[in-house]
Amino acid sequence: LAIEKVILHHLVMDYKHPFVTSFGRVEQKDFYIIEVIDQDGYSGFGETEAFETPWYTEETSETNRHVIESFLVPLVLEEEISHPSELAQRFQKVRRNNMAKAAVESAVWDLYAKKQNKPLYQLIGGAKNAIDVGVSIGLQPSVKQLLNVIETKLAKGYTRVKLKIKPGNDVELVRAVRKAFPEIPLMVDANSAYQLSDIKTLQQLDQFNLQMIEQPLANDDFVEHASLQQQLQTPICLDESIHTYSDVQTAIALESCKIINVKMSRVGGIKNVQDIEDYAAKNGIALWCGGMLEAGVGRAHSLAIASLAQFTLPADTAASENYWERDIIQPTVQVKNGQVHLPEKPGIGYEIDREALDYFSVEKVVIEK
Ligand code: OSB
Ligand code: MG
Repeated sequence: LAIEKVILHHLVMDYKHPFVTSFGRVEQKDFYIIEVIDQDGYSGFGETEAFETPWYTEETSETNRHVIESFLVPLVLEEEISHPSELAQRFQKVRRNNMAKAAVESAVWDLYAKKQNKPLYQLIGGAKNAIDVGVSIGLQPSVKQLLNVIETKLAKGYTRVKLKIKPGNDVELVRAVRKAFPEIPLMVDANSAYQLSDIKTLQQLDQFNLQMIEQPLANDDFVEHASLQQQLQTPICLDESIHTYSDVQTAIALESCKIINVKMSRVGGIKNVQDIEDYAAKNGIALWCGGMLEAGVGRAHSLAIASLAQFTLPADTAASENYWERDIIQPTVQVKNGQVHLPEKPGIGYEIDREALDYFSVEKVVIEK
């Protein structure tokens, strides 16, 4: 592959409903669609998944743009690429900045898959073409409203419900949901809102038959998560803690969790996901694909990694209509009977809706060789 041109499509899209976590509200997505174009005129697409503020990881939409424009694009243009799996290593010249790397690397994977005339999920070794999906529900103003939202999501077929929790909105909240829905697969996500000293509260969650508790403690608390896991029946799932293959090794060696939420963007791209999946399979750790409230391009990449064999639990990849009045891909992501069926077209398998791209675009940066 000889990449000749890279376009940064800067977009701003409003969510249908604000998404509220222990850290605050997300109301719009200000981000970049990265389009890589090669000498034969093929295009591949990736999406920056950092938020506008660094609450989830240290990256933001603006740092993504800076790192992509100033450092990653020059590395892509400087030398031909024989396979997209080379880029992870080429990008090691840049420390961290995984979401910036993932946006560019995944765009090259899309382009490569299109040139090979293969769906991306098959190219990366996907083992299934239908993905079980759950839905992640943000904090709501009242328990009554939460129960209503759950009701409407279950009616749409989602196979698992994830609730956001934070101190003061936890045991009684989950108790009310469990009472109303005694049988549904249910889990909670704290986005690092607790400390080990909150163990009494966290242990009370053991009574509700939760699939897992996601990221209860801080993102660098591997030792504390291990201690907590020993004192909990419910499996701990790590999300914010996992940025690298080595983080996965640490988590498994210390027994900090039993499950890992993998996001392609958080671990720096598809090659790193493949390596992590391989290691998790050898060590019997269950994986599932999380979400970043992405638009359609990022979502398509998430769905592709969710097809890998070790991804055995429902993904957080809800339908486009869960987030957007209008998405930037055609067709949009649809959930039927609790599953997304992966498109069999080459690359990410969804077309970019160029009209929608223009509609949401606030700026376009073209970088040529
Ligand atoms: O912690 O998994 C998370 C959304 C934004 C940032 C972090 C998380 C989430 C979600 C929703 O839980 C995932 C989605 O629906 O895309
Ligand atoms: Mg999470």
